Amino acid sequence: MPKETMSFSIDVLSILDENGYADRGLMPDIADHQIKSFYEAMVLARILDDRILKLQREGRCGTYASSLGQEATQVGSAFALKDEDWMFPYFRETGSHIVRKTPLANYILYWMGDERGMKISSSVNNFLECIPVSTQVLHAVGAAFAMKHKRRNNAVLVYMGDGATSKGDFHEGMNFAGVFRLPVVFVCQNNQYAISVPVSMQTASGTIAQKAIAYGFDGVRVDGNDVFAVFAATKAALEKARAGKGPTFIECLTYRMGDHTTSDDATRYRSKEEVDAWRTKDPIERLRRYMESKGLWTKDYEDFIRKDSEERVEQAIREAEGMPEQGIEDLFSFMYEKMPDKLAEQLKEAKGE
Ligand SMILES: Cc1ncc(C[n+]2csc(CCOP(=O)(O)OP(=O)(O)O)c2C)c(N)n1
Ligand SMILES: [Mg+2]
Repeated sequence: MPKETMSFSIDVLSILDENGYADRGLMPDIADHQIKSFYEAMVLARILDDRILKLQREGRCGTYASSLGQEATQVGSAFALKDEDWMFPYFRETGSHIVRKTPLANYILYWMGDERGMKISSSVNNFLECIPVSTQVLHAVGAAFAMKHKRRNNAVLVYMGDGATSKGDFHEGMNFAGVFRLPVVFVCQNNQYAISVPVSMQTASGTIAQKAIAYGFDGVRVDGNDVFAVFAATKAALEKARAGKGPTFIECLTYRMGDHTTSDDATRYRSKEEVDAWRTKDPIERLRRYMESKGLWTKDYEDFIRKDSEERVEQAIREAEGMPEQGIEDLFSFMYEKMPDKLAEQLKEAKGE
């Protein structure tokens, strides 16, 4: 039998460079007002992120996972979704939640440790934040299976980190999605660390995108600090999913500029030089440069959106802090549609009935 070589490839996509120049041939069709929406959501995400970090330092908020530096990955991908699609976030999703209309007060409330902030809304198809690493992948794939079964033509987008791609849940989900050609898009926020563990110690694979090949579907790597590339790749993948052509895996190469969470100190495991090098790739700066060159950005516009974002965040904090205390019932009723008998008994006891 003659020897044969089978070869596989993944696309690597980058449209907007660090200086704000966009490759015209690759640029997706995006109206000016939409480019401004991208920018405004990214600025709001950064302001909200910074404010929650300060609230945590003041003891007004619980442990928080910052999205600093990952705004283009989150905003670009979430904007590619249609309202009827489903989003399954993980725990580092400030930008995605902003785009998907999670009320800011709810988002803050959740990080204050109050799960009322993450109740699934009936108006937007968002699942709730998922703290256990990678388990959301199975939930998302299950939802995509249901969409296919019910012949709905909406798609599912699930986010995960680079570390999450080493979990069994991830591989089971990828395999199931490939076998059943499910309408799901996997968006990996490769911020290059899983707490203190760098990607090189997480996997021997040259890219994370190539893992998709083993499961029989396309993997693509995009510059995760390039909002246009993230948007274009996600939009194409979602269209493919809705057309019944199966899943796609998108690796967004980005960098976690902050600590893992407010309980971490990243200076203990990575160098200042490394962080400074990534500062020059800032996703907001490069979009601003592009917009300025197209006459879409002025100092007045910047001042206006900053002030507006700050006011929205302050108002949301007032709302979250003004929420009436949670009743003890919520501790028991949140998990199940119908409360199991055992829990009902415990609730009665807790209320002294
Ligand atoms: C099942 C599970 N194991 C361990 C943890 C503790 N933990 C929280 S975040 C994290 C690393 C996640 O890294 P990655 O997937 O790259 O996401 P990132 O935090 O970098 O966004 C770990 C191990 C957890 N939350 N859930
Ligand atoms: Mg990571």
